[in-house]
Amino acid sequence: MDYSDLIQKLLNGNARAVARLITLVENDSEASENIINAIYSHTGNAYILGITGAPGSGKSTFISILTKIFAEEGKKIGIICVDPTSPLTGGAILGDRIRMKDNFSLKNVFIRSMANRGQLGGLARATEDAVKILDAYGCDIIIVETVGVGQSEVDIFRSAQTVVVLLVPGLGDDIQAIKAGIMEITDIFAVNKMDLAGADKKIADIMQMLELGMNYKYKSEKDEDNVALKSNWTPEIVKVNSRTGENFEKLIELINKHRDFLSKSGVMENYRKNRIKSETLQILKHKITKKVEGLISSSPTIDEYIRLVMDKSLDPYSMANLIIKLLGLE
Ligand SMILES: Nc1nc2c(ncn2[C@@H]2O[C@H](COP(=O)(O)OP(=O)(O)OP(=O)(O)O)[C@@H](O)[C@H]2O)c(=O)[nH]1
Ligand SMILES: [Mg+2]
Repeated sequence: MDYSDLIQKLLNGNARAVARLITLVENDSEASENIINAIYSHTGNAYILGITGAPGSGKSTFISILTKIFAEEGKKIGIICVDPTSPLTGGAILGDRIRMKDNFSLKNVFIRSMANRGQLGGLARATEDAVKILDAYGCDIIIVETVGVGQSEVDIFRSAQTVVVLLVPGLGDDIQAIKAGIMEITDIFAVNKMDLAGADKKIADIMQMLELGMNYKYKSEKDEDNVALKSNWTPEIVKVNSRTGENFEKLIELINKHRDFLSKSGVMENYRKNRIKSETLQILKHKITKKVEGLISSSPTIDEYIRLVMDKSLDPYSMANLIIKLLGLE
């Protein structure tokens, strides 16, 4: 299929083209390849902000305030709400979207929700593509919201320059839920609902967790494949009230501080290099898995190998090595 008409509309700033292209990349990996190939040279201008936190921590309310601030600065904003736990777009996430739309019928705000449709490597991949589409559309800032459920937001935030994790006063559950992987990609901790009791205690808990985590962080910085790669940045902590907007000027200051940090020579380039590396790795994994699956399900040679393994004249490791040879990957 030829997408050039749609892509032209996208580049001309047509919001309906954005929606249609995102649907295409969600549903069809072949379409994604063609679309990304065509728009890639128009990407790289947007600032990408990842926001995560437990259900009900106030992400949507928080993003509404942020969006208002950015919109008042004259920025064009894209918002992607990702829900890895939902099999289909609908329910809560849709309600969210409507609520957020109500908040700003601003013409420079594009909102889209994405949910897991069970496709392989799917949601993170589709989110990255959607970010690129919004980038090519001309968004200055793209906000990616996802609920905190572990590894998935680490994947989903692969393209985010700045990651904000929302915590709330009270029970320590949310801190415990921060797995090492998320802690490493967090640039700013925001204690939301500062109007409730215990906000300062939560800040102290975060500081303690960061101290405990330093040792681990130091070790993993040596790991080349580490997605964080934001060494020398100590996560900042701020408390806010997303209902009133209190302290958001401090939050914006910290976001800008992190942005300045990234723009210092070398840091951003290193970050971009690593991002391309990890993104390509994901694509390769996806493509190779598909190839291998195709081969395994329909090749007489593989059937023969399987027979050999059943007869114990071959073991599964050796069989895997033979398949690597068959694929020409040796
Ligand atoms: N007291 C207080 N309530 C807040 C604050 N921020 C958000 N809330 C309330 O917290 C509830 C949940 O807010 P949402 O923005 O829907 O939270 P969410 O994290 O997007 O929730 P999910 O999308 O369901 O994961 C709402 O009733 C908000 O009004 C705050 O700073 N203080
Ligand atoms: Mg929400």
